[in-house]
Amino acid sequence: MKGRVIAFLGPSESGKTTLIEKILSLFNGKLKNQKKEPTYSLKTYGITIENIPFYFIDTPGDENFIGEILWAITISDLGVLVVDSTAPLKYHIYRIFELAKKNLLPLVIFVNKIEAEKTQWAQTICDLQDMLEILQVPVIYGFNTNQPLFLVDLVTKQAVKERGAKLEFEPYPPQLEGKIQTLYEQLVEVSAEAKNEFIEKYLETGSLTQDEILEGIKANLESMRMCPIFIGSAETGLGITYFVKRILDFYPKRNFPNLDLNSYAYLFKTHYDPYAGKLSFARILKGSIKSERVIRTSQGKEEKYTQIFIPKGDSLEAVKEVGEGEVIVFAKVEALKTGDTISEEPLSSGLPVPEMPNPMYTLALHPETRADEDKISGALLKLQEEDPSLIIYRHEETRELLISGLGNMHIEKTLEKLREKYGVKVRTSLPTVPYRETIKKPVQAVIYRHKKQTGGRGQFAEVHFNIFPLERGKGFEFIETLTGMNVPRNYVPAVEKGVREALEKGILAGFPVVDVKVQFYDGKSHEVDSSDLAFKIAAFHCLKKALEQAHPILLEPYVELEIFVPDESVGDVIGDLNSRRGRVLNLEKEKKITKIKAQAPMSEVLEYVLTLNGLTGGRGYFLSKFSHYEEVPPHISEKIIALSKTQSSEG
Ligand SMILES: Nc1nc2c(ncn2[C@@H]2O[C@H](COP(=O)(O)OP(=O)(O)OP(=O)(O)O)[C@@H](O)[C@H]2O)c(=O)[nH]1
Ligand SMILES: [Mg+2]
Repeated sequence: MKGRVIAFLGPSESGKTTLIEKILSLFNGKLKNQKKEPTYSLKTYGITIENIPFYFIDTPGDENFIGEILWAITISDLGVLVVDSTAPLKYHIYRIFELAKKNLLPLVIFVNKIEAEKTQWAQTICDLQDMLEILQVPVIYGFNTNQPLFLVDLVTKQAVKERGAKLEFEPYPPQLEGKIQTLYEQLVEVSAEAKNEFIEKYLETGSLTQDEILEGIKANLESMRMCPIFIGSAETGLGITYFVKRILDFYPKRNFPNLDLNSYAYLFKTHYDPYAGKLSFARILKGSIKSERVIRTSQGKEEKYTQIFIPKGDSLEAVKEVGEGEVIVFAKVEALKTGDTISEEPLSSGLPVPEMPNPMYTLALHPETRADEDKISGALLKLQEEDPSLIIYRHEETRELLISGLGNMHIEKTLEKLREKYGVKVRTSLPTVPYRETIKKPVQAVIYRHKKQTGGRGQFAEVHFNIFPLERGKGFEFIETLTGMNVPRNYVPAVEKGVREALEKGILAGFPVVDVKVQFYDGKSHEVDSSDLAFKIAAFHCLKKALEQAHPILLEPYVELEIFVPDESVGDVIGDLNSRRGRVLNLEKEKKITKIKAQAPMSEVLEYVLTLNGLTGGRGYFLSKFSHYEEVPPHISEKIIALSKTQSSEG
């Protein structure tokens, strides 16, 4: 493939964006805005180096945006894991490594900030060896013998001199021979193990040529047997030219799934630009794509387009054709969606899409004004297109508009966009818990008479009910067992309607009433004054009266949680669950992670992601789904009822 795509990965503030910008400025890339702020969504930069089109994908470092990272991992040839050498290793590095391993994405490690006063880069390299279960071998090393730090290339065993984008080598001070020889042998040995012919040669002669070492590294990288380690400073540029040069030397080939088409691309990012409108970023995995054609998607859509673009520096450039391996950008092509495989030819299926992480935090959105209300659905739809890890829906029971994401920050940043890009203002709250009401005791012979005499025709109806509690989850049952002619049967549907209406709002706190059976067994009617309406009203009030006598209680939803935590946090997490009325169902251990299966009342875990982050230092995550309803304990029930009373009296 002609075009190459590299994903820059790693924790927040490790220097990913700075590194990309440094490479661009060293190799004459155009940069329009260099802003120092955290990255929250994928951004693609383009630059040509030694006649090869390169695309760098900058990713967010915060765990809240891990959904974005998955798209970058899916379509890149190589990942650069950027690590801050001035701080202890963050768990995120392990997450990235695991994701890369799972997706078979070759990784190199760039240990950054080695010019900083606080750097501990040699220690960082050792710590990485402990954290990641993969062979890691430095290809370059630093020495402090004569200030400032200088770098020695272990492939050629020479000191590195960087002059802008040019790389020169020179001999290193002889007193370093011992240490450098040890590091060199380590690199040669690992490279030799990549290929049988190299092993033989190495065993015979004890050495490999430079080209053989580079080929060995490339083979190791492709098989994910090893991560080469670079060191440098994105800020000052130290080690950056060397880094780029070596990436060119051992650029790995990644295998993507093959489709039986002449040309196709994979759409990995949708972005709504305030000026250019909808932009769709895709990597061409086979063939090339020209301007002014028709594009078809794996979702069965098709659309004409005129212009196409490629990322150039940090902006876009209009072109006539984009080649294999490159990143193509479509503007305002509505049919395109992130995750689509696209082609000029008809296609029946596409490449697999990454599974988005489970949402762990949900808020209810309340548009501030009528105008906000009108704009919100359109805007949210666009935000969700830009970020497929968001889930937006209306709750069936509470009718609230809910937004779910990975954490507080994920939703906060989304709402910031909603406000700034789309001018929609919303208030947020935790979602309303969909409590329900039910009864505990059967009641016999509840009688209600509805009678009204106002001038002309009056109203008359009388109904007799028995009511019974039903098993949890059974809902509602209505039976009619009338005998004799007290109530003409044609009033039965009106009675059932009245009962159903009464069940919509329970008598305790106005929540829907469930799991009751109503038996309509008798009543009275009047030849002239009875009507459907009169019977409906009588049934409505009779049921309310019956509920009062039937020991009404509140029910609350329980969720089932699968919580994944590092072994050392298991005790704390279980202790916390107990304090939230949760119950642990079982524990399963896998490597250093324990899966805790538990149930807890929904009301107690609305902000569980924050708690879990605190308890596990950001390492834990969980899946949750609705489980069942259970009776609310009396002391909590009292509070909910009191709250509903104040709310309804406030209007
Ligand atoms: N001393 C020093 N500081 C650096 C270096 N590289 C980056 N920084 C600083 O580290 C901070 C974070 O840099 P960014 O490039 O924004 O980090 P990032 O990895 O893109 O962070 P996110 O986008 O939040 O994930 C900035 O203040 C940079 O100036 C370096 O080589 N040395
Ligand atoms: Mg960044």
